[in-house]
Order: sequence, then structure tokens, then C-alpha cells
Amino acid sequence: MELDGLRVKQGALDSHLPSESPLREYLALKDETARHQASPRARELVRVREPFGRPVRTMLLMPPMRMFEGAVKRVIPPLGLAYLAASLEAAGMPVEILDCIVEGVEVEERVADGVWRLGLAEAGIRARLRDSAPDVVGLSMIYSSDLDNLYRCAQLVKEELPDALVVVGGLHASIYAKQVLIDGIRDGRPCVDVVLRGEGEERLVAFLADYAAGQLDRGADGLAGWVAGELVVNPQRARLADLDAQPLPAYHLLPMEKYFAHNVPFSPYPRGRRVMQVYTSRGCPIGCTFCASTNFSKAFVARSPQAVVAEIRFYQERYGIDEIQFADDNLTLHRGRALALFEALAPLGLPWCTPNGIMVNTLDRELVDRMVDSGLYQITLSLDSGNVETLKTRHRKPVDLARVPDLMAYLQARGVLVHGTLVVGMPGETEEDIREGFAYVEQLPFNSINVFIAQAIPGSELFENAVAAGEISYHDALHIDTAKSTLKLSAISGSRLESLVSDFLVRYNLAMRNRDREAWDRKYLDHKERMAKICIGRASPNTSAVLLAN
Ligand code: B12
Ligand code: SF4
Repeated sequence: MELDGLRVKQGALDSHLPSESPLREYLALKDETARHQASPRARELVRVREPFGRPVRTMLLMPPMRMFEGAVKRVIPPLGLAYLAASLEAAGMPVEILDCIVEGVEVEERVADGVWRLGLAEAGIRARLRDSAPDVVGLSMIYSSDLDNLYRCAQLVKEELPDALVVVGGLHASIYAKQVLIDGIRDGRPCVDVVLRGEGEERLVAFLADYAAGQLDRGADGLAGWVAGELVVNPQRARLADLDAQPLPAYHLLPMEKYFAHNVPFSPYPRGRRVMQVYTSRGCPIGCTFCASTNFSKAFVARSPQAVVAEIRFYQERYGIDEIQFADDNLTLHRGRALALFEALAPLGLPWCTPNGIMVNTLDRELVDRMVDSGLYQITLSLDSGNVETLKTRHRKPVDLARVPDLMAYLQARGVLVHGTLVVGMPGETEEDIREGFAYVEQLPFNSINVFIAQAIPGSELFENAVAAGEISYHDALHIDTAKSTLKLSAISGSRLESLVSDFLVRYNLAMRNRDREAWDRKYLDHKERMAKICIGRASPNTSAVLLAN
């Protein structure tokens, strides 16, 4: 397939997965064209209770978040739930949202050595459930590492409101629906009744309409769950074809002032004080081995520039926002759309940045000009490695390293801060490969850099292969920490890998300081106090190492 000059191998990912992998089965059954809906079929209605005789009341709940020592408490409104709530409201269905993370942003509970839970404590969640007494509780989960927290919330629902139905969605549950349902059995009874796979907007509305009448459609697209005592797992076929037709996220149901007051959004160094995340597209077809995004939404579906601008204007008027952070997986994948989007953005006069990585190969000077002219102040270049072989065979990411120096110089000449990301410790990667990659990157004057240690993230090809090889189990991977070698995949010892990364970061940061002392002081010293406040537990060991080295 050809995308604006980018070659994308659609089948490549599937062909690298072990034959028994649940992900392979999920992908094989997913018919993700985004251009048509699932084929029409007869409904298979099953009576599950008495009709309500009134609208069903739904609470959408984001559980507390599992965090690792030193991680930054980045807290943004739960976008997925806000989209779902908007669809429910548009369908006239009563809905509320409880984001346990923002409601308990000061509540840090140490759950194990180096592991924390951030968010509303159990008593607070119970009280909210009792007060609202919803008929259905819809739980979300962004990271697989939050599965324990999700189950705990599901149990609380069952204890406080035994008649309430628990519905779960999100990436992890969509891919591993059967496992999530089976692991959710407590004392012989499910605490998760249903998983709705894939994008939830239309599925949840249809599901609730049936449930209000006391029934479920057991053959519904993307439905998995315990239906009349039997485990049903249906494939997910339809994708939303027209994102512009979706209502804007229902942020009015969230305590927006609390997010603004915390002011640690997606990128923790914002320019503004009232920052909003915006999602202009869904999906990414590239298929990097360490990433789960492709598998959730392989087909790239984009909103029109006009719809995005109308959304941002609405936030300016309603919330007085002063910065945008784009959360797309692959913002610039389609060059034509990206050019049009940034042109349309310029009149708004808002600074913006891309905390998520931008693919180097999608950028050129013309696009950079359009980005800068519309307010870009910081870009994340997802280089991922400075080693050509690693990029090609281990990450399988198309990054043309030869373009990076010129691109970076141009971005910096135009006043943009350039942040880089690297992922090291891939299966088969040797210490020599890593050193070579680091040496290349050390010639590049990034303004800041982050190094992740490769982890088997559920939904990624690395995960499937590591499980198949018996190196990790499904359950191990629910506790990954991408700053550490908790689940190391290369033959290098964990402590060696961590010290390679830490030494590189110290070297790189010292060089950065020598290049531009003033900028370095502004970033690290001015933020030192703030970082201590916004990190959970002790500040990150790598940050400390950099500061100590001074
Ligand atoms: C924004 C984002 C963040 C933000 C999240 C802040 C927040 N609280 O919202 C920040 C910056 C903090 C973040 C951090 C990290 N992230 Co992140 N992040 C994302 C990103 C780019 C977008 C999430 C999003 O908002 N999507 C948009 C909404 C619309 O989609 P959605 O949430 O999936 O919801 C839809 C459906 O899933 C469904 N749905 C969702 N919930 C429910 C519930 C019900 C009941 C129903 C019916 C349906 C339903 O309907 C929704 C609407 O269609 C995703 C990539 C992605 N494409 O999702 C990665 C992603 C979630 N992140 C990921 C990772 C790995 C991380 C980090 C570990 C990275 C790192 N190395 O540090 C950290 C972990 C943070 C931590 N625990 O400490 C992985 C998670 C993989 C996994 N299996 O766990 C993802 C998938 C990216 C990837 N490349 O693989 N991240
Ligand atoms: S890392 Fe980026 S480019 Fe690669 S598959 Fe994930 S979202 Fe796409």
C-alpha cells in the first residue's frame, strides 16, 4: 500500500506473529477497512433481565493509575470516555464520568516496592458509586498495567451495586477480551460482565438501547461477555468511518478546572496554563514491533482540518485554552492532510506541540514551515534508534537517519525545540549495537531526549513473540515499566542495560548543557522544584543522575 509516498506493508505485522497468538486471531477476524460497516445480519436477541421502563443510567469510570517510582503525574481528561459520553448524550442516554485519576491527583498509595497507585482511594470510589447508583458502569483502561486497578473497581461496583452491569473497553480488553473476562472471575462470579471491543461510540449506544429493553444481541459486532451464563466472544469488524460526524468529547462532564490547575498534561513542560489535548486522527498502519497502536487501529482515519479547527475554537471560547497538545499516533502520516491541517490552524494563534512521536520520514522543509507558522514550538522526533540495522530488522520502523541532521537543524533554526525518543534493548540487540546507536545520536543536538528500555507491551509484536518463546507470561506483562528492565528482551543483563541508558543520559545532558548553558538551566534547574512536586515517589533516577552530575 502506498500512502503519500510512504510504503506501508499491511500484511507484514500479522505474518511475524506466532500462529497461536490471540493477537493474530484478533487481527484475522478484524475487518478494518474503515470504509464500510460490518455486513448486515439478523439480530440474536437474548433476554437477560426485566426491561427498565426508564432510561438506563450509565457511569463511565477511569480507574486509578499504576505508576512507577519517579514517573511524572501527567493527568489529562480521559478522551475515550469523553467521546463515549458525548455519543450517549446525543442518543438521549443519561451518563456521568468519574475520572478517579484527577479526582485523586493528590492520593498516592504505595502498592509495592517502587510501584504506586495514583487516584481516588477505595472509600471515595465506593461513595461515588453509592451516590450515583448507576445501572451500568463502563470501565476504561489505557495501559495494560492498569488491569489490576480495573478489576478492583469492577469488584467495588459488584459489592456496592450488585445489580449493576460492568462493561469494559479500551485497547487491552479489545485484543485480549476472552482472557480479561476469564481473569475477572471472583469467587466463581464475573466482576466484568461484558467487553465491547474497538471504538465504543456506536457499540455502547446500541448495547445500552438493547439493555434498557432487558435484552442483549449475542451476535453484536465486537461484543464479548457472559451472556445468559455462556461466554460469547465476537470479532470486531466495524470502525467509525466518519470521525467528523462524532460529537465533540463531553468535557462538560469532567472537572476541567482540576486538570488545568494540575497543569501537567501530555507533555510535562507546557508553555500554556490551560492546555488541551486534541486527537485529529485515529490509527497507524506502520507496525513497529514494540508498539500496540497499529494492532488496535491499523487503518488510519482522519478528521477534516475544518472539524479540528472548529473543536479548538470551541475550547478557546468555552475554556480559554492557551495551548494545544496533539495526541495522534501518527499526526503527519498523510502529507496532504497535514499541510491543510496546519494551514487551517494558523489563524488560531495558539502554541502547540507533539508529545507523541512524529515520524522523521513524513517531514520536509515545506511541512515544517507550515507547522512552525501555525504555532509549533516543540516536536518529538521518534528516531527510536541511531542504529540502521536495529531500525530495519528489530524496530521495523522506516526512519531515514540520513535526513535527521538537516531536518533537526532546520527545525531548530526556526525556533522549535526538538525532543528525541529512543527504544533500546530490543531482542537480538547487542551492547555494541546500542553503543553504536548512542554514538550516532550523540552527534545530534536534541534539546531533550528520552530513552525507553524495550518492553513487551501487550498488543505489540514483541509481546506476542516473547510469550510464544516462553520468556514472559501474559500476566508478567501487566507490570511493565518502560524506564526499567523489568521484562528485558535482549541478552544483555538488566542492570547493564539500565546503566548503559543512565550513562548515556548523563553524557548527553552534560553535552547539552555545554552547548547552551542558559537553555539547560532553564529546563533542568527551573523545573527541578516542579519535577519533585509532579513526580510520584522520588524523582526519576535518571533525572537525578543528570542533576547529580552537575
Ligand atoms: C494519550 C496517551 C497517553 C497519555 C495518557 C493520559 C491519560 N490519562 O489519558 C500519557 C502521556 C500519560 C501516556 C503515557 C504512557 N503511555 Co500512552 N498513550 C496515549 C495514546 C497516544 C492515546 C490514548 C487516547 O486517548 N486515545 C484516544 C481515545 C479516543 O481512544 P481510547 O482511549 O482507546 O478509547 C476508545 C476505545 O478504546 C473505546 N473505549 C475506551 N474505553 C472504553 C470503555 C468502554 C466501557 C467502552 C464500551 C469502550 C471504551 O472507545 C473509545 C472511543 O472510541 C495511546 C495510543 C492510542 N492510540 O490509544 C498511547 C498508549 C495508550 N500508551 C501506551 C504506553 C505504553 C504508555 C507509557 C507506558 C509510555 C511510556 N513509555 O512511558 C506511558 C504510561 C503511563 C503510566 N501508566 O505511567 C500504550 C499502551 C499499550 C498497553 N498495552 O498498555 C499505547 C497504546 C501506545 C502504544 N504505542 O502502544 N499515554
Ligand atoms: S510507534 Fe508510531 S509509527 Fe510505529 S506503529 Fe506505533 S504509532 Fe505507528
